[in-house]
Amino acid sequence: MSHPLLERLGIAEHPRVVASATESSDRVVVSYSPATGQPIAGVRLDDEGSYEQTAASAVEAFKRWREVPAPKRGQVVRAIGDALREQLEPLGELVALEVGKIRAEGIGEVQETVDIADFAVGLSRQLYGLTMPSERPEHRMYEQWLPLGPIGVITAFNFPNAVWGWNAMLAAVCGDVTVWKPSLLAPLTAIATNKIAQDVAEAMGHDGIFQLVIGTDEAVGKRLVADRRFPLISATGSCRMGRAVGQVVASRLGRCLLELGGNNGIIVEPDADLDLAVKSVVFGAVGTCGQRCTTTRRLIIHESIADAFVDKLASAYRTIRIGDPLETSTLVGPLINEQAVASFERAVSAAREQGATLVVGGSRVAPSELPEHLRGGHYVQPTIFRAPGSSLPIAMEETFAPILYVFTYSRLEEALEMHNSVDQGLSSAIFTSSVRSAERFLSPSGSGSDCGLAYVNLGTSGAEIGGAFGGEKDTGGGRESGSDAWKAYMRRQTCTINFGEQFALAQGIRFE
Ligand code: UN1
Repeated sequence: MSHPLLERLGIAEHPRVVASATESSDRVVVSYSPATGQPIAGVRLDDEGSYEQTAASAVEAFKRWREVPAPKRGQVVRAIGDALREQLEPLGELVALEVGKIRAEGIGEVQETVDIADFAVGLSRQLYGLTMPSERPEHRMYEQWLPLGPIGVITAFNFPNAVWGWNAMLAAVCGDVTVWKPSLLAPLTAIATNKIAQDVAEAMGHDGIFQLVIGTDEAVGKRLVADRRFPLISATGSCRMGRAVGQVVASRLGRCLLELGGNNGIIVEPDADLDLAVKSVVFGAVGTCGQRCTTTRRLIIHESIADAFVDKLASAYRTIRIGDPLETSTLVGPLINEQAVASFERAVSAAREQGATLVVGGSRVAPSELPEHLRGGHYVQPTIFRAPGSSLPIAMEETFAPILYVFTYSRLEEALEMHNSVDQGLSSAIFTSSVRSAERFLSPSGSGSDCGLAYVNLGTSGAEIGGAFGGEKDTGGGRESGSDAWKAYMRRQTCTINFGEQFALAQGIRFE
């Protein structure tokens, strides 16, 4: 018997889904619920041969799709957005079931894909190029943006729907075809998501725009990354993965869009609205069980308010309901798997050894504290440590778990230095009611936050789709989602037309 959500989403009988599988093999990967440890279903894996078929058919589909005028492509994306709206609940619940984020966040994630679809529809009429005056008489010069090609999209487990959406919805209006390699920890969400888009596109006469390859890095990932037929590889995941992908793509002179790790900090100034700051730090640090690339991992707080603030945080942490992500009262679900629990435990031991003081949390949730059906799940306690001084080596690493390290400072300059001292540069925030401190953080000289996302009086996670999303330094430099991120999915052509009869050279060169 397959899971009711698979039935509702129409993928129980999907050729890739093996409802009865309970153990992974070379050919099938089993997707487990992190909440219970129980298998949900198996998924057939691609091999070299089926990868090749998919890549070749993506190239053919691209040749057809690029001929469709962009606003018409937008109509297909509009219909996909509508279909996703209809499936918002079951798809959001499947996200929650498969990766363990709470139901509200699962549905919020699908909403993010609906939002980017809406954005892409508008964009389909706004793929503007500039016109520039030519220095030569009777010449016209302008640039146009052209479809780029089939795009390889590699996604992580933690946003198994929306990160595809950011890429695929923009790519589609830009005239590109997406070949999606999802995380092997969330293949069912990928099948359900891709099916919605593919079914809509096919019904409108456009087959093959949204394709899926599911497989190991060895069989599929490495092939996709090295494949010259994909001029752009957009990859989300760890810095280690990004470095490997970046090197291979660079060696074939392809383009990469990397959205890698974060080690996001919040600075709290003494003049901040502390209630607002507490709520934002809690959501940022424990939301999605600390498994967002935008999760708040470091709190950098003015020494004069640190003790009282940490007390408030700890009290809030003690009230957090940990449990079944599909129950509406739950605020924090499980980590994705046992490896994630092990890295949580390693970070906790390292913090202790490095002299940090445990404020709250610090262990996995004992099975005896859980209802019987959750005892196979991967639950940990949201954890706060106070750093012994300005240095705590473990806090320089991104541990994908709900651990918050607290540092104190006396001057804002010192806080900024601490803030920018990590390798990653994704998201950042300051809480203050002073225009001076806020603007110092956002200084136009670039000497404030060194991150791609900077917030004032908001936490580090929960970006809207309208802005460009991504970060600097080891975060990889890519930008996805809103603003002009679409340009990554197109190629720019500078066009110059001589409509006169003169042989005129630029730079005034005479060649008679
Ligand atoms: C991620 O964790 O990879 O800003 C993406 C946020 C979400 C996206 C997170 N909108 O937290």
